[in-house]
Amino acid sequence: MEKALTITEKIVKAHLIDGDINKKGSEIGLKIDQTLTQDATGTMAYLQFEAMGVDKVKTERSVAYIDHNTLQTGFENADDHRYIGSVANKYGIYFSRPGNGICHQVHLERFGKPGKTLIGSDSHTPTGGGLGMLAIGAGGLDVAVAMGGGAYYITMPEVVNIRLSGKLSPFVSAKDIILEVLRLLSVKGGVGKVMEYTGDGVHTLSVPERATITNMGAELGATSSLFPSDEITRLFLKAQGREEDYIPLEADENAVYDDVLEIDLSKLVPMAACPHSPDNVKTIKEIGNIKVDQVSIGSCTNSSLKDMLTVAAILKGKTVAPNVDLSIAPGSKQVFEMLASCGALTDMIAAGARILEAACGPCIGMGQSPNSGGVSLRTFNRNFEGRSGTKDAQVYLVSPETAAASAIAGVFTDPRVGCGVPDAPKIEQPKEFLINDNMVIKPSLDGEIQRGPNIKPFPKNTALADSIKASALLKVGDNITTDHIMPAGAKILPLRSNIPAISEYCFVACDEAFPKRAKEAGKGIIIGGTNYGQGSSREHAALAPLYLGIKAVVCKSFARIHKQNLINNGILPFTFKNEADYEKVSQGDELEIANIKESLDAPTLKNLTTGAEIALIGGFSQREKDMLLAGGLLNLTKGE
Ligand code: MIC
Ligand code: SF4
Repeated sequence: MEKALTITEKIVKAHLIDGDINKKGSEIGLKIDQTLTQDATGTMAYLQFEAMGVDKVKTERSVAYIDHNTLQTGFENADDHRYIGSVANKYGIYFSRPGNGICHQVHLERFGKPGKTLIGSDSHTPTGGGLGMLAIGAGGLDVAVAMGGGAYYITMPEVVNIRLSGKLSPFVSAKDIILEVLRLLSVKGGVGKVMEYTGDGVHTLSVPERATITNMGAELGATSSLFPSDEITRLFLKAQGREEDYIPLEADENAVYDDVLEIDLSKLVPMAACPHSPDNVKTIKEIGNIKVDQVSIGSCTNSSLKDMLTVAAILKGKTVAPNVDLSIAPGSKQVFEMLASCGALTDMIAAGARILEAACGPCIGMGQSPNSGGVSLRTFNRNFEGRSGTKDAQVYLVSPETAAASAIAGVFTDPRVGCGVPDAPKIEQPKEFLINDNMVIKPSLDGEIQRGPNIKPFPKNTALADSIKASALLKVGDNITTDHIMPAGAKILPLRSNIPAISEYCFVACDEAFPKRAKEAGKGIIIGGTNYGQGSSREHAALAPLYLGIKAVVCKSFARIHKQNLINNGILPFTFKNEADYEKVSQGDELEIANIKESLDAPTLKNLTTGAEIALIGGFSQREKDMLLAGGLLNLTKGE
């Protein structure tokens, strides 16, 4: 009898190029059907793709989106948009123009397909799991390799079954489901795992609701999150005019999971992730009636038509509280057009909402930074300290229902009791979405590449030296995010194509003097705690340290995408064999790792200042060792 399989195993099996599906934790190589990039990571990804010398993408569908760097306060972002558009045209990549929407929302609507693999140079690529596709966030270089037809490597994940039963109560939202999962499992609870949703409760959730949940699976550190592809998926695809993309997909009845979590949807209540971590979850009741300064609705987590219509229904006929600044960014041009044509946009405008373009906007600090110390309620997925652009802002992550109710009331409000609408808005999925792909350019495989002056070559590493002698240039604590390592925001994001310039901001969130110190030292090692590098997929969190001479990062544990980005760029990521040894290194200590090439699996870190000898773990696959020895993936592929 054939082994019963989970959905994850089915998709992996159908795409396996390398490795053994039965060896959890071992490296596997997957064939990638689709890729996506966005503009903040896209320039680097396409520079790397160009360096690979491939003449045309080899995937079934690759899409380049412009959605992050849309505030054009200088020539930089506009130049990058043109560069990406010209590369897309030349190499066979569909180009989603600025204004067409946030990559994950648009991809769900127009391109995602059940049963397929997708990697994207953005950590929220697993949004596609809402459609039953194995969608994974990756560094730009990995996406470039996949566009060139190469395999994408991950460790064969454990599969966790999240069994949903019952039905959500009125005014309780899909966002509250994923907040509950985050409360239970924490921001590192998903590392090395795929979260697979099953149970009767699944069939009460629409595709965009499922996508809210898979989107924020990124905050668990999960490799991906997946829903089955069922009748609801078929109706969504049909309403998007692409029923032919539907295939049914579910786990076999006796599929074996590594862990099971049960959630009764009917027991959930409105919740919020409190400052400054997505897993710091409390109920709205526990938080109390705190005064609110700002409400921001949108982002790839909560900007679907259903979310927006729900918000419009709550705002209708009311006025935003005098102390609240409300902004709304629909997730896509499709959502925007439909809101306009049904009059819901008028209800939002009439209530006093500031309508933003269909883009990431405030979520990545591209405008709408809160006031000093301001309490900001956002329907987004990340509330890391300072990410909003205001260091001391208090950002809470909430559902669209809670956001809209609180915008009207002016204080934190449970939408079940305080939104002034007696019954929860019943928003049905339309039979047909409005389909107008006029902002997606099909590639014509010709034209010149347009390169603006802000686009500088990316830094290249050299083959690994046999010994590293350098100081502990920086010591940081647990859960350091890539927003700490390489902050974003309206001021810094335009430098994403210019590593020398962006490096001036590396780690400034932790230590303003770091870039100067690193440049003076010329080389260094970073010491970190658990879950180092959580959050985004931005390669810049490896490229800027590389440029500043960082040779190794030694910490208690790593987040998946960041660790891969370090390896891809030839920076050594080691973990302490005994976590307590973290205490044996202080910032400024002189360190040495000798004989590295021979001992990549288990090197010794010598603290030359104190004399301590500390055992480290590499735990690399042979492929990763080859990359590290060569000084990164590009050197390895070019045989340098
Ligand atoms: C984010 O949400 O942090 C981003 C901005 O979308 C990043 C990508 C980037 O830094 O460009 C992500 O999630 O990967
Ligand atoms: Fe954009 Fe925010 Fe989504 Fe990142 S999390 S893709 S910045 S909307």
